[in-house]
Amino acid sequence: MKTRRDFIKISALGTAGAAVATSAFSTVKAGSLFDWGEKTPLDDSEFIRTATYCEVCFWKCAGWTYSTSKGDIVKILGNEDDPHCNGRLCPRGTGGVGMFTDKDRLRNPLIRVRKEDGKSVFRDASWDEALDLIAKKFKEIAGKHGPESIALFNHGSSGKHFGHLLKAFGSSNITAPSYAQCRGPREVGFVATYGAGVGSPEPTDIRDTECMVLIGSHLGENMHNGQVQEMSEAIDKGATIITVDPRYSTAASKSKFWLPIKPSTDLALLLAWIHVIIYEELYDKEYVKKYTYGFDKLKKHVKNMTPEWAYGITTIKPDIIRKTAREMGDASPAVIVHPGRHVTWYGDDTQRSRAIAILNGLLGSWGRRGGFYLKESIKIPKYPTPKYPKPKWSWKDALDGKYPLAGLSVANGFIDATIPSEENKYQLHAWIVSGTNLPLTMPDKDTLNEAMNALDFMVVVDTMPMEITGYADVVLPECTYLERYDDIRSAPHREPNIALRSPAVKPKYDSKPAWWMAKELGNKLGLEKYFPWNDFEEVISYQLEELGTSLDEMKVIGVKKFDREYGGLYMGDGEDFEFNTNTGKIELFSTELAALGFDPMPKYTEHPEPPSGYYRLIYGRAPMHTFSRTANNQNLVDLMGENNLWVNPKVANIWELTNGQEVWLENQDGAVSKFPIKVRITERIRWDSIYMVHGFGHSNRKLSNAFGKGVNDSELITTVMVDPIMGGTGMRGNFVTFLTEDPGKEIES
Ligand SMILES: Nc1nc2c(c(=O)[nH]1)N[C@H]1C(S)=C(S)[C@@H](COP(=O)(O)OP(=O)(O)OC[C@H]3O[C@@H](n4cnc5c(=O)[nH]c(N)nc54)[C@H](O)[C@@H]3O)O[C@H]1N2
Ligand SMILES: Nc1nc2c(c(=O)[nH]1)N[C@H]1C(S)=C(S)[C@@H](COP(=O)(O)OP(=O)(O)OC[C@H]3O[C@@H](n4cnc5c(=O)[nH]c(N)nc54)[C@H](O)[C@@H]3O)O[C@H]1N2
Ligand code: SF4
Ligand SMILES: [Mo]
Repeated sequence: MKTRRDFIKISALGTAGAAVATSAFSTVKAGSLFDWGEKTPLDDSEFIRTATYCEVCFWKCAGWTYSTSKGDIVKILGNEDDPHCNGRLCPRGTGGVGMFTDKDRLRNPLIRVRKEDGKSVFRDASWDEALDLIAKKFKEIAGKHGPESIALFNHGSSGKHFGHLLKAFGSSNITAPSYAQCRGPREVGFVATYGAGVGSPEPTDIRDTECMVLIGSHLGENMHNGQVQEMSEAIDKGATIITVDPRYSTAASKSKFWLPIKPSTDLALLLAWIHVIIYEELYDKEYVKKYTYGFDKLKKHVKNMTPEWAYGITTIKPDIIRKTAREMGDASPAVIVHPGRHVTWYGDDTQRSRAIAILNGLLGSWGRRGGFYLKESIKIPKYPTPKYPKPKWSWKDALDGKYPLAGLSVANGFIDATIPSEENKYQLHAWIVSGTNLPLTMPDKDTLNEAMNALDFMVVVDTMPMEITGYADVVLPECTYLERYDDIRSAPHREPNIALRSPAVKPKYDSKPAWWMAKELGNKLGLEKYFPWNDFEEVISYQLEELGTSLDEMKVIGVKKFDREYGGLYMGDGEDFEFNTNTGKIELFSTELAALGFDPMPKYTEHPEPPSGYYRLIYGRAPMHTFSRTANNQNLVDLMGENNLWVNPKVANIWELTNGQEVWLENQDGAVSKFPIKVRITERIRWDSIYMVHGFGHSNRKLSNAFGKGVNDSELITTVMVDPIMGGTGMRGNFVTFLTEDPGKEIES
């Protein structure tokens, strides 16, 4: 069925400014845990060196952009003083120059126009015209439905600027897929236990750990820089790594124990570990006595959750469960049961995260050396602007009591709130989407399409003609992170620190920074008083002066560290410490979950299994790519151009598949992949699952490197298991089978 918001291929790209591809991207081998970008700085006299922090992923490593006086960017290197990267960028950060040189970049604003035959196309527009149209539409929609009916989907730095604009306009409906599609359940699970979330970067004291347990957390492929560096260091110092993963990941290959668990059964393993640690008295007795609440209840709760019980569920042998529990006990408190990051798997994810938090509590690792350190960050002073108006309603009202512990907004809740219905009293009518490629990011594409079709108006801000741009009414081209200022980075760490992002070169083509777009739109919406500066440089300068430094100093040092203000890196021995929970203790039994009618202690729940002839679809990261955002980056495409399908030899045999053969995939709901994917036969994956790297299978032809390369996992994730506690979208309950003939799917663009 053809719908109003048909996907448009962006065909009207301007021709201004030829792309200059620099060939200075150095050889970065990728794939192993230990490969890094170059550490040696270049000769400063030859190039201009500008401070930045990376936007290729959200670890936000600080670095230096090296450019020429002609406006070419030659190279990006890590900043030696940065605790996020310690002077070394990962292959993606080094390859970030490719985001700047990409010849497919968006070049100028685009406006959707409908032709007589009913089809839509984009035409080039000036900034003034595009922003005028947005302001006019926003005023109209706000007049009819209130400013609250305009929402922002964002991920990354650009979102902050549009968030400020929207709040000034009267809407607090701002969301990001990095919560309910990523780490939300972990935050809720840890808050329920410790009264504090994990946050980013995770305060895991990996460099000093003696034992680290990774539960579907694949550090080394998940290339979050500082963590991976510390993991290498810990391994060199003899730390034990225990990896629980149905796939033999890079981390598994560096581990003393690999537990190839049956997917979706981790909670049983965690409960059995808790059982062994309690009943073999491997826990930190003094710590548990002093700091925890509900130990006796927990002891009773896990009484029958023996390794033998868990074996039947997880396929992990009782002996291995005991041995690994003892490894943790021996290392306690210098042990980390890693909270993971992308944890929206099976809909009971808050409870799985709770089990992880409880295990750490028993082992006494929170606030202890080699466990979790006590992080600190710098509060960035606010540039003085008037108070925001108070919105009449927010996303919380729209949820109407659903997902009571959602600490941040739930992107899937926004999608639901956009679809008109009798029950929907708080409808969203317009979206700004900045820095998130929803068609590849959100599961359940039919619901997403329904919501986008129901919208009155949609603005997309992006650097690239990604799939989401095709659904927009107006597309605004942002310049890349290497060409702009953004907010000062302030992230918690061992030492509080800040980092500067400043432009190395002028924006290419007619692209602009998000701060500029937000300010200009603000002016057109009568919100000038919220943007009382000419240039974002003024905002940063003010904030830096308030912090006792300056823009000039930061341009030279890039990163500044501050002294800790709130005490030591670890809890002192026997020190009184109050946790921000109802009981003031680490809650092994959660009083908050109990009060809301949820299980106060995690229970194992069974999840559906693949029907005969189908295999569970699991996905993850590759070290040289970030989500869907790098699939067109030439530097990274040179390292990995498409994803492939990991298939166990037993399965390949049944289906008579050969290595490199192309197959299409069909899921349990009849969703078929647009493109084929090449089979990789390997013992490294269990026979009940298949695996692919997320972020490929792009369907916009304008992405000349990425179009049609591999399969997009999201289009096969049509069944979603939603976490009732916080709304996270469990995405690993989908099962696929192989189609060996081309199903002849139509590609929209
Ligand atoms: N199937 C499946 N879905 C997933 C995941 C998965 O593994 N599998 N992972 C989940 C997780 S953990 C997360 S955090 C989310 C991430 O989801 P997203 O944040 O949506 O990630 P990307 O797909 O990389 O989309 C980023 C978009 O930002 C654009 N962009 C890049 N740089 C800039 C910039 O400087 N300015 C602007 N305005 N735009 C820019 C890119 O071109 C791209 O369109 O996805 C979640 N969804
Ligand atoms: N290179 C690179 N690094 C990244 C990113 C990126 O895009 N690229 N994105 C960053 C972001 S935002 C996030 S959230 C993190 C995500 O990274 P992580 O939080 O580390 O992990 P996931 O992507 O959830 O996990 C993928 C692993 O889970 C395993 N798995 C699948 N099902 C199960 C199961 O039922 N049980 C168990 N135990 N394991 C299972 C898969 O085999 C795979 O190895 O990565 C971050 N780092
Ligand atoms: S981990 Fe890599 S991609 Fe992520 S911010 Fe650091 S250098 Fe950039
Ligand atoms: Mo994420």
